[in-house]
Parts: sequence; C-alpha cells; structure tokens
Amino acid sequence: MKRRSVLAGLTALLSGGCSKLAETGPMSSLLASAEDWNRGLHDLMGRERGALAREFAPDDISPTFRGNGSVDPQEPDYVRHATAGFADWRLAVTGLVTTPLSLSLAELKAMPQRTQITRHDCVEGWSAIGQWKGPQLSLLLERAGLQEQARFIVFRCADKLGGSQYYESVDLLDAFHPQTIVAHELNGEPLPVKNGAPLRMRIERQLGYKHAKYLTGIEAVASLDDIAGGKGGYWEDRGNYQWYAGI
Ligand SMILES: Nc1nc2c(c(=O)[nH]1)N[C@H]1C(S)=C(S)[C@@H](COP(=O)(O)O)O[C@H]1N2
Ligand SMILES: [Mo]
Repeated sequence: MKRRSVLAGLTALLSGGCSKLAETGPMSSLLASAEDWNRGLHDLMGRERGALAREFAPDDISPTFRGNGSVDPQEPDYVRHATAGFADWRLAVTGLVTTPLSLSLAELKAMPQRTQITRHDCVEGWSAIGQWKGPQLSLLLERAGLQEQARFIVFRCADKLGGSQYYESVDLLDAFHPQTIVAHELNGEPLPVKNGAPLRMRIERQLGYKHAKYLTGIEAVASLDDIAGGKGGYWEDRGNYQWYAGI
C-alpha cells in the first residue's frame, strides 16, 4: 500500500467522502472496511507494514513461554500424530497455487531457515519473548507459485476450540514479510504441544491470535468471504477481535 493513497483515503474518510468513494474508483478496496482504517492509521503513525518487528537478544528470552487458547488438542488425528512424535505430519500448500505441495517436517527443515527472537503480544494482556526457527512462508509460496488472483493466505489448524476449527489468515504483505515464518522450534527445541507442535505460524507484526498453531495447511485464496464465518479467523468470526491486528 502506498503512503500517498493511505493519506488520500484517510482525508476522504475524515471529510465524509467514504461511502461515495468506496462505491467507485480505485479507492474502493482501500476504504472497504474499518480494517483499512486501522491499517491506514498504522502507516500514518510511521510504522510501515513492511518494517521489521524488534528482535531481542538471547538474554531477553522469557524463562517460560506460556501456552494460550488450545494447549493440548484432543482431536483424534492430532493425538495420533503426537503419539507418533509427529513423524508423518505434513503441511499442505493448496488453493490458488500452480503447484500444490505436501511437505514433510524433514522437507521444511531442509529449506533455508530463519531464527528470530521476538516478543509475542496476546490481546488478553500478556507478552513473552521467545526464539523461533523455521523457513520463511515466502519460500513455500514461491515454491508453490501463487496464481494471479490470490489475495490472502489462510492457515488451517488441527485443533478445535468450542467445537469449531481454529484458523487464521493474512494478506500478501504479511505473508511475504521476512519475519513471517513457519516455526518448528521454540528456544532451540522442537515446539512443545502447548505452543503448537509440530508447526505454527509466526506473524511478528501482528497480535498473538494471528499466529496459528498446529498448522496443517496453507491455502491461497482470492477472498475470505466463503471461509467459515467469512471474517478471516476464528476469533474474528466470533466478533471478538479485528482481522488486522498490527502491532
Ligand atoms: N490453532 C490455534 N492457534 C492459536 C490459538 C489456538 O487456540 N489455536 N490461540 C492463539 C492465541 S490467542 C495466542 S495468544 C497464541 C498463543 O501461543 P502460545 O500458546 O504459544 O502462547 O496462539 C494463537 N494461535
Ligand atoms: Mo492471544
């Protein structure tokens, strides 16, 4: 998103020109929802979407990284994989891609890896610093090849919360952000079950609920409308939190 168009969009919003502009012209996607407000303000406050999240030193790592939300999934498939040490876990890359992938943990670990020490901020009011390791999501998407209509990346999870499958999604800016990785290690060890074993997303420029744990699939889509409740994520569908959770 270009800063100039964000400024123009906010000016239009402030002057009450929102709906008129939103119906026509090139501003329609920019002004489509309150999410764009949030993103626009974010950029105006000087935090460009592409900027890196702060990275910390090994000394800063929290002694324990708590688990939140699902911490011990009881879905039979997951329990079976956990019992087998996740030896046969696969990550599917599907949707609007030219070459669908099904990657084993060994294949993911054989790709170039990124290691980063970052702070996780949960919307419920706690933070923890941890070191995460895994391939950048961009590498997987480049290998699969995005089709031209792809606009969002959906993360599919193995766990259910209150009977519904957890899922999340991001736009392509966050999908291709250098710190967006598919993590298989926390603090130098395979991910503990409570933190999303064997794979979880790290979306370092956004709040904790975007970081999908127990990752089974990555899906490129043109729209989020037809997925679950249509709001792009488990908590978003329930009206609790916003889809764009930039920090
Ligand atoms: N699959 C799945 N991913 C999830 C959740 C969940 O319940 N299920 N909870 C989210 C929330 S609200 C937070 S704060 C983080 C917590 O990550 P942690 O358990 O490693 O602390 O995971 C996020 N990802
Ligand atoms: Mo959270």
